[in-house]
Amino acid sequence: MVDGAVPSRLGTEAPAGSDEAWSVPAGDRHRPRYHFLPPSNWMNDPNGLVHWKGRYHLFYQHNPFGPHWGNMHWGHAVSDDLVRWDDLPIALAPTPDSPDQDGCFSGCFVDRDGVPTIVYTGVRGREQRPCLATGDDDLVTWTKHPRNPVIPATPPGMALTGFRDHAVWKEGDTWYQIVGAGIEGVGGTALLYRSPDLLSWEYLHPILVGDKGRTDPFWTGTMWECPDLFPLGDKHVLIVSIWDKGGRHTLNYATYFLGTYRDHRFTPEREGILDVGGHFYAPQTTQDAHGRRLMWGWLWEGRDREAVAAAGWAGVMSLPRVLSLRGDGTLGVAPVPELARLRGAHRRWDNLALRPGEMLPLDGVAGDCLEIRAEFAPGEVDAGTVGLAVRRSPDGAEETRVRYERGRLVLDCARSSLDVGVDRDVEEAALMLRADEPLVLTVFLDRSVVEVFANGRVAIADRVYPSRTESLGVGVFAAGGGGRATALDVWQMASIRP
Ligand code: DQQ
Repeated sequence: MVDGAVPSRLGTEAPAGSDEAWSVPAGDRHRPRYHFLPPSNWMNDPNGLVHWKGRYHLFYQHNPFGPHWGNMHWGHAVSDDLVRWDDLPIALAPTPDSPDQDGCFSGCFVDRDGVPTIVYTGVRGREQRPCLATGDDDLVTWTKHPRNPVIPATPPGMALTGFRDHAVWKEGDTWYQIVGAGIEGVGGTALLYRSPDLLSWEYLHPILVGDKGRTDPFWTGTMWECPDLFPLGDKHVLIVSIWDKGGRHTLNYATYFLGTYRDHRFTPEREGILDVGGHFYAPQTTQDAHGRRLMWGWLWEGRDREAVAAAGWAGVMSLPRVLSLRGDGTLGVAPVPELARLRGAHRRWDNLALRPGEMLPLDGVAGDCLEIRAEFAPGEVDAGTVGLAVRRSPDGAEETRVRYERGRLVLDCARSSLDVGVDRDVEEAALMLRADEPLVLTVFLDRSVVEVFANGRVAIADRVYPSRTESLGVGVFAAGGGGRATALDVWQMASIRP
């Protein structure tokens, strides 16, 4: 146990924790070890998420032929505990001369009265149409429906910029579906349909319509991809991923609208970005047997095509996150507690007083696969800036900082790498703390992935590619008014692969 305020104490006294060895394994330095990704090649959106017969199934957009987007198949993995995943055979592949000959795009799982069913987007040339496949009980073998596409044309009289990705649910005896779309000249939308049997669909109306001219990040985009609509507490949440052809980025953020769904109309009451990190996209959710609303998102790469081609893989799934409706009516987000099973060697410090301008390196702790949990005293954090430095080189030339300053949580990757060819974003989210509320940060480092969670209500994920092998240090710091880390835990995280 460590106490006091002198930086050198961290190097001279053994911190509490297990005696397990701390080690940094060799191999591809940027390939994550405990986040899910396929054995090789390209991955993007999570698809068809379901907790089926006690096992979690994760399907995903996958190009089995290279580490670049294209040839979209549905990859498949299964887990008993949300932590360790087994790869299963590809679930869906394009069928030549069929409605999905050019790709099996994103979609969802539907329990069709006991029959496992997938609703996905079949792509043929410029046409994107909803298709169906039914599975065996293990969800391994899938048969495409002879009536595909089950919606053969877009609604008459509507000029659409896109028509793909699906969320399906049942009300009474009737199935409902929203399809991601965009209205030419207007903005993104999700179109609501209903069906008695998942095969014949009647178009109703847009569930919500955006405005591509808006400058705020929530409503914009020429199209909304990957819509999801689900109940949360006594509210509903609509999630869309903002696609903007002609914008600064084609893919923007995943937005959520929290509101009321009644009489097949959705009225938003609050809105926000699910993850401001700028690399989190196309999230999808499912409710598990424990009643939790789980969400995964695709974390895309932050390095150029040449580096990706050399690595042979691209795309990582975020850690599974639990969404909740908080007492104050806002959206809560937290990593699933099951991740604690990956914790290994552990160090703890209590009550570290931080002087303004001070950076305390955590001696004896180093790594690129860590969980760090830091709690800072209430009130004091508002006086200045406190935070953590991770992936820090001994000379401090490379480091990634997580800091809290006056109502803002910042993930600062500006100096995450000396390689100027990789993304080095600085992203921030509003985080207003009550006067008596400590700042509680949880940081998951997994090689090129950093995921930060704060106080059960903010999540920021980003990608980092430090150029130096020795950029493994962890430090805690304060600026401005100083601060106090009341508790600081660091665990080495195990790999989920051999
Ligand atoms: N990715 C899929 C589409 C979806 C987009 C294709 C979002 O279905 O609209 O890979 O990343």
